[in-house]
Amino acid sequence: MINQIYSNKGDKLKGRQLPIMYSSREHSFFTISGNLATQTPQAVGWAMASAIKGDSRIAATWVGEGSTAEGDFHSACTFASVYNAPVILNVINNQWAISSFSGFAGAERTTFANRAVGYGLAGLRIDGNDALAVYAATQWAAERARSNKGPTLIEHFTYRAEGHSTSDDPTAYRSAQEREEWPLGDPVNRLKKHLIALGEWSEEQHAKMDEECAQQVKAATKEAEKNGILGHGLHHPFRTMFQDVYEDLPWHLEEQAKQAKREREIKWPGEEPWS
Ligand SMILES: Cc1ncc(C[n+]2csc(CCOP(=O)(O)OP(=O)(O)O)c2C)c(N)n1
Repeated sequence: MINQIYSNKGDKLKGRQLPIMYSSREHSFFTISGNLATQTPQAVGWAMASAIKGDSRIAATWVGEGSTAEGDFHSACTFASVYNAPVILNVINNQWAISSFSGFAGAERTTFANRAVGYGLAGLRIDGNDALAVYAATQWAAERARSNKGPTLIEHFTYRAEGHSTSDDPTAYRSAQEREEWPLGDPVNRLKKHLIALGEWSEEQHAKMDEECAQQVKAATKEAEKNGILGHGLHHPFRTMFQDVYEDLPWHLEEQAKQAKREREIKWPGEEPWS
């Protein structure tokens, strides 16, 4: 994952994705696309293909509430319903799409779970900050999909405490204390308290786990840095950006590739990046 964040020579996505848009073939985990909501019809199509092939695997996808305003989301719901695709459509309603309140995607008219009804999908609305509720709802939807009872749309009602990204300043569009006033709390703290109350966990175990996780991330970062960090030039060769998208490179991209090569030779003569 950290190689991918650095877009270095260890990045399996060859520097073609934004940081955090991870993908892992071994885990059947397919990245979202920077063009929001494309993953929704892709997941439905993948689920349809799985069913047609007689495969038992199901698809699950996640989209922000703001992105449900994209047409892709609605086509995906229609296809999921018509073809009874074994898919779970998760809508993460964290109430903010960067600076846009969820009302811009229709949240004040109805819930996102309620939209499922119009498409003939099962719709659930859960407290997205309750880990056990998320687990239970997902298990229910997965059982439905696996037993061919149909797709489920789950709205996870939650709150984005931080900014959308490090370049976002939420105080520019909402009150600074809003995050403190959000009543449903931090999901990790809630699960921790619940497990401690059950006698299954303790503050000491939690602190130890935190420390272990931090160490694991640090070690992985150090390891990934050997493959290059931003600005080190240890990225995939320039020419690879023209590969893998089309089976046969269309003529106009062929031309662009040649032009890029010429310009590269002029700007950085004799230099061939890592290959
Ligand atoms: C098609 C498209 N339109 C606009 C953007 C710019 N954009 C990036 S993130 C974002 C907000 C997304 O909000 P939401 O779907 O609620 O997801 P969240 O950020 O809460 O995960 C926007 C508008 C984009 N990446 N793609």
